[in-house]
Formats: sequence, C-alpha cells, structure tokens
Amino acid sequence: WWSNVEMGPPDAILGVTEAFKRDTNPKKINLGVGAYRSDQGKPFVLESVKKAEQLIANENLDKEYAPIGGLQEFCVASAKLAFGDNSRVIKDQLFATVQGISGTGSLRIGAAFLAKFFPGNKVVYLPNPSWGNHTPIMKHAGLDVKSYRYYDSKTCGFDFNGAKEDIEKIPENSIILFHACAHNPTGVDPRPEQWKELSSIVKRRKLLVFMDMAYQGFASGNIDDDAFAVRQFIEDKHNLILAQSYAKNMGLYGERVGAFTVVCQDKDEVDRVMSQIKILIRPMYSNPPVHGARIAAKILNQQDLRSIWLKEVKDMADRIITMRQQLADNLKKNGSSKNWQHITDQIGMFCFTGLNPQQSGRLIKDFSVYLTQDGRISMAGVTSKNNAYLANAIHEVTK
Ligand code: PLP
Ligand code: TYF
Repeated sequence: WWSNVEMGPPDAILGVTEAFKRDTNPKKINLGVGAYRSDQGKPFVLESVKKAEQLIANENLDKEYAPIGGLQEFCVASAKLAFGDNSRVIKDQLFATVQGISGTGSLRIGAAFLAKFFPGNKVVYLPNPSWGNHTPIMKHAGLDVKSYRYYDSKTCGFDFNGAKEDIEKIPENSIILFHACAHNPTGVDPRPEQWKELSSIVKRRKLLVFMDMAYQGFASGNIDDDAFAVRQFIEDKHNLILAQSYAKNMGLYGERVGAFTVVCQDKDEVDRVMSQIKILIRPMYSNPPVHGARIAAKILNQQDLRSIWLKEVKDMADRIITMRQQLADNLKKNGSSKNWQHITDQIGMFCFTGLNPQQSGRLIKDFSVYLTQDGRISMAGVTSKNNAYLANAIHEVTK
C-alpha cells in the first residue's frame, strides 16, 4: 500500500533534538527547541504544578470524558488571565472559549473556524519570520498564508516602518496574526506605543486579529504586562480571536494545555459561535484530555497556588535575562568586537543571534552547540555552567 510514500524531512525545530541526542560530545548543548531548563540544565517541573497535582490526587476524581469544549473552570480562568478580571470581555461574558490541545491545537481550531466561517478573505498574514508551524497549521485548515515585514536584520530589532507599510496594504477583511508577546523566533516585540499604532492601522484596514499567546509571563516576568497587546486591542474594540498555551509559562509542555477564544459582540453570538466550535472539535478529537487542564485550573483559581506560580514565572524569565547578560559579557571577554546588544535587547525565550546558516552549521559541527538553521538559540537552555563555552563557540564562528 505505501510504496509510493516518500521520506519526509524532519521538523526544523524538533529534528534538532534528534541530532543532539546522537552526539556523544560531553560538552554538547541543545539550544534548538524552546523548552525551559533549570540552571542545572534539567527540565523543570514547577512547584505550583507539583502542589496542584497533589491536591488533585487527593480529590480522587474520576476519569470521565471532559465536555467537548473542555473544563469550564479552566476556560473561564484562561480568558481572565488573558483579558484581565476587569475587562469588558469578562464582565459582559463576551468570550467563547474552549480548551485546546496546547497552543498548536488551539491555533488549529482557530484555523478551522476561520476556514469555515470567516466571511472575508481566507488569507492569514503572518509576521516575517514567524514560528515555523504557523504556515502548515493555517494551510492544513485550507487558509492561504502571506506575510508582513517584522524583523530588521540590520538592527536585529523590530522593523516598525516596514510592518506599518505592509499592514497598510493588506486588503480589507483579511486576517492578521500577531505574537502577543515574546515573538518566536526573533525575541523582538513592538513597544506599547507601537502596539497602539498597529492596533489603529489594523482597525482602519478592517482586519481580523488572530493573537497567538504562547509565552504570557515569559517576556517580562509579569503576566499582566505581557498581556498588554491583547488588552490594548480589546480596548480598541477589536473582536479578536486568541490561542493560548500553558506549555511554557506553567512548564506543562507534554500535558498539552491551551485555550482558543473568539471574542464576540454579544451573548447570542457567543452561544452561536460556541456551538459551531464544538461541531468542529468533535470529528477532530472529540474532547480534550483532563489532567493538564485540571492542573492549570487549580493554579489559576486557587490563590495560594497562583501566587507561587506567578513568582515561578518571574524566576524563569529572570534567569533567562541573567543568561542573556552573561552571554553578552562573555562574548566581550572573549574579545569579540561585534555588536551583541541584541542579545540583551531581545526578550522571551529566544535569541535571534544573527548567525547565518553556515555559522550555525559550524556551531553544531565543531562545537556540538545545537540550534536551528536560522540562527535562533533557545536562551532557556543556557546555564551558568555552559554560558562561557557557548560564548567562546559563537565568537569562534563569527570571527
Ligand atoms: N505559538 C508559538 C509562537 C510558539 O512558539 C509555540 C511553541 O511553543 C506554540 C504556539 C505552541 O506550542 P504548544 O503547542 O506546545 O503549546
Ligand atoms: O519554537 C519552539 O521551539 C517551540 C516548541 O513543531 C515547538 O515553539 C517547536 C516545534 C514544534 C512544536 C513546538
């Protein structure tokens, strides 16, 4: 049956981990996939998560199916986390929120919803560059994908003018996707005043906004500050759609906890939209897994756990910021005369180093430092111990 099936390429990001595993160099470092590591380089399970799991275990809950839209208490808490307790979206109950299979699954539900119901152009404009999975997710659902300028390789920063020019030209009634914070892969976000301007251009162009929030808390260490863009767009009366992930900010990667929300104009619209999202989910996976969502709901809804969690998010973000500073310092100590300011200017989990594919290839081959071809390194995999080795390797390949 399958003799015609050709070998496919490995995932550009997850494939890096496979290559890393095969490497026998004891000094090897995996900076490919964006997954947080402790300063000892170990996967990190949050204390708030362990405590929540204990509480859940003690409750002796059953393993019945969740509703199609997932756990209600999780969905409400997730919407509140994004929009803020005092948002009109929360007060007037204007959110149609379902639990999704982490960020990816939530984006995929969104894409399916747009493909079936969006009345405008079924084209999603992505920032250039964007997370590698965005294009296949949208195309898989039958949407077209185009892009707008985002990253300026000359400054290793945000190309505000380029973005504005391109967004001005997007045909009315199209879809535009933004990374709500901690842009992947560049680590470059618009500043608050720039978000305000983007919001007003997008409004003028009558675009539907799709916000992808996979790193709430990871950019600044503060979940409210990182929700700035989402809340600004809401204030500017965009009825946006939103995908959330708890992979990074709760370290629940493999539990696959996320949410998809459509902000609606009234309660009747919420009910109609909700009914159709459920119809889309049913043939895809019927209903989502419960364990991860129970953990997230416990943390979000129980004040003592929430406080512990907020501190842990800040600690993770702070450790990454410290690693950025150390890396920039170490490069200087090694005698690099290049400008590395973008290492500390960029935010969130990733640093877009500016290394070209050849230099990235040398990092892997000569130093066993694993990263993606585009020169992105996951700062979350850098530790006090491997920082100097990494700086030396980067210096050697950029001399
Ligand atoms: N969106 C962006 C921008 C991401 O970087 C990621 C990866 O973490 C996701 C969505 C979805 O990840 P997950 O499906 O693991 O929640
Ligand atoms: O960009 C990353 O590293 C994360 C994790 O297919 C990820 O977003 C990478 C690739 C992928 C799924 C998740």
